[in-house]
Amino acid sequence: MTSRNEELFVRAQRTIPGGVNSPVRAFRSVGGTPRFLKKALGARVWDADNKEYLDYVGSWGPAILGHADPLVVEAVREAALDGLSFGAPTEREIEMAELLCQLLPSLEMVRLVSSGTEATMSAIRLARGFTGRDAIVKFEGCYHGHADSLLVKAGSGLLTFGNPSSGGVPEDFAKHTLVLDYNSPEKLEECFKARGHEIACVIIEPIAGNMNLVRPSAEYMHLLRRLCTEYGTVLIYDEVMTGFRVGPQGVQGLYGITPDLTTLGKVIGGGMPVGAFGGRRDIMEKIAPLGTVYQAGTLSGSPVAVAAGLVSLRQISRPGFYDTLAARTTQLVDGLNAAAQARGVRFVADGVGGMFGLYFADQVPANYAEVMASDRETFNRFFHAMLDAGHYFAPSAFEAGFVSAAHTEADIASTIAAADAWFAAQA
Ligand code: HOZ
Repeated sequence: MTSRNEELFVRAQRTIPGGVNSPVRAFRSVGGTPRFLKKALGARVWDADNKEYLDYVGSWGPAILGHADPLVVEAVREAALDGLSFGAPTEREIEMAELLCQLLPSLEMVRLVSSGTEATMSAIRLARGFTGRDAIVKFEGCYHGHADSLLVKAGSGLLTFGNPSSGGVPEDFAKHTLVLDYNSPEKLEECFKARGHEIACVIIEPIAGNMNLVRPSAEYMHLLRRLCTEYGTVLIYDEVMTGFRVGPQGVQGLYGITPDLTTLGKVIGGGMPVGAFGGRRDIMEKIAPLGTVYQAGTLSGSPVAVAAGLVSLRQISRPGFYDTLAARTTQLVDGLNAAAQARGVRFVADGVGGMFGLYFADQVPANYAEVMASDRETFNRFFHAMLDAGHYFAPSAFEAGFVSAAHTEADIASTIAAADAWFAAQA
């Protein structure tokens, strides 16, 4: 019998390329039919066949409080009653900017946009305008949204489909993007020695979440900070995924490093479309209308989206929030590692704050090449077994997973038990 998900997928493909509005959702790398979701509440989502899943995608990061958090929903409802969009400044935007600058000390000024892609694209233009240089550095396997110059050896959907650079990006644009190995101090030093004075900015996912989860060493991150300062290069931390996710001050708080610019998204919108970029005042003052670097958006600072973001940020700022979140992630990671080890399965998990990675590999990878060496075919089988058992992980071996404040100890225990059953069947 054809399921409702299958029917919808067939129908979607007639009018939407691949049946989806963002490629990883199509399940192409894991195979099978994407689940068309119709409802999400707390740690759970329901598909078109009314099947319930414990959700570890969390809308790819934003749902840190769990889905449809009552206070966020109420804030959205109230804001909507006053109008959906004005295209004019509002007091709420100031509150949001003030709160972001207060929570993230590296932000002296911040501008709100509508997505992470817009944030990174604008931050790069700003870094180029500020320095008067063209070249930018990114790292293999890092994904910074889908602006042209950033779709070179990128992660996320591009990695998932084995095509890390996009069609439609002129060679003339891509030639300004220098791509380095993630976590390799030698390559970084070499690059700066050769071209440091031409580099406008280095953009990095300070913990990568778009080639699965990969952490750089602290020494590497300090070296990067030192080199950028030495060569007058703008250091951009792309914390769209990690911001307010791995801890209250993102990765910059964990490593104790101050980037020049930070890009944000996901969590700061509480499930509504909000992105932001901010940092050093002298750089941010180069943006129009103060400076010559142009950036704009009809829906930037949307009153409804900002209302959702504000309420979310206030909730995650409560004492103890990140301790509980990290405890749940640790429970999941430790439980999965123990089960795999006991069953003799080549698998390892890692986690930080409310974010985790699952790898069918001997050890946690430290760069793109190590991620690529993991066993994708086994991941795909694991993914489908867990999905059938009602546990919804990202449909790609190259995406990080997310735990929310709504996941209970019992929820996590049930996921570990399902994984253990699958590991046992592999032995
Ligand atoms: N690029 C996003 C994950 N890293 C996927 C977004 C989506 O499909 O919703």
